Amino acid sequence: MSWDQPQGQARPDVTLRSRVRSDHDVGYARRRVVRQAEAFGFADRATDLAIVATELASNLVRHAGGGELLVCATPNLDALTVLSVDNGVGIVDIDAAVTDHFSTAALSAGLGLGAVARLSDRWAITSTPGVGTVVGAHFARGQLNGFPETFGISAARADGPDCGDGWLFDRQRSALIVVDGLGHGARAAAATTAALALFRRSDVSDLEQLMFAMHAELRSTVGASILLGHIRTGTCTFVSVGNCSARLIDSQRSRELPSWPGTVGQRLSRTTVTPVNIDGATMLVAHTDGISGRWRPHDLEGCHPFVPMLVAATLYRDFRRPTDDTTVVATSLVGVS
Ligand SMILES: [Mn+2]
Repeated sequence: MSWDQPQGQARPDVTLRSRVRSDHDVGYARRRVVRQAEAFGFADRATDLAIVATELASNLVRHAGGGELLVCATPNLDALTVLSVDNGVGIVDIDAAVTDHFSTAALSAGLGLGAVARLSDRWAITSTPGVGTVVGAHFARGQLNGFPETFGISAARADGPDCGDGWLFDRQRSALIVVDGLGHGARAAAATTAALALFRRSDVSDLEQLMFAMHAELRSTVGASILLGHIRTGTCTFVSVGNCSARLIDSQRSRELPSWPGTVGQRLSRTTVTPVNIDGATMLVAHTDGISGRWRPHDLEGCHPFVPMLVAATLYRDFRRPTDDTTVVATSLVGVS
């Protein structure tokens, strides 16, 4: 059993998901990964991606009792990531492997991850006995220096053809947008794509002004909940309208950033941009209400040191609400805090 994503996959922010339960699903998931690689201009890595997808999917069937295989792209399509997430028994003896997330040779072939290490540019794993495992492998178009500093997962609710959520992180400008189009389906997706397009072509130095520009732009749509963030050295500025939430976290603490009531494009009264001192926080995590707000830094224990991919995948796996579209974005603040 697998489910499908929007035809054509025109939006790089939307995650391709395949449910993997049996050997039959492994081949199907592999073919979809290859199609996605070709659609996004990674045809030269398609063979590597196919082998890694097969290995990860086979592990889901063999060791985890099933799970999901995800394909995520960076917003400017310079890297593709294949992720497996499961709620299986977990890998008990993983200490040697997780002491260095950046290692490419730490895992023995016994875990069946040899090809993942060999063929990908970077990879990472976290596994908690009794909770499950996340394995992710990045494939870069050019040189990949470390893990992508920002990683997002965005998926339509089960079986939905359109994703009404969306996100974008502009690395040049260090600016983030997370959008939750009102409701679900095509109309929500239209509001979200309009917001993302405006963000791409707008100045981000005045987020309050940008939010009001979003309001004008989305007037002919169903409207959306929107979070805008701008990261600078030592400081983030934020403005959020509706149910998108953002937090600054470190291994122990979590600071929720304020949000204003309303629906951008429909009802927007006042919004004030909040400057927040990063103050030692190591990661910014933003998500729509498709992720429950009940998580704590403690729930991300297995992701230390915080790797954005592992944090986003763990929150997606353990806190998503299956009745809603889901978006979660994690950005490392190491180097700017
Ligand atoms: Mn929602």
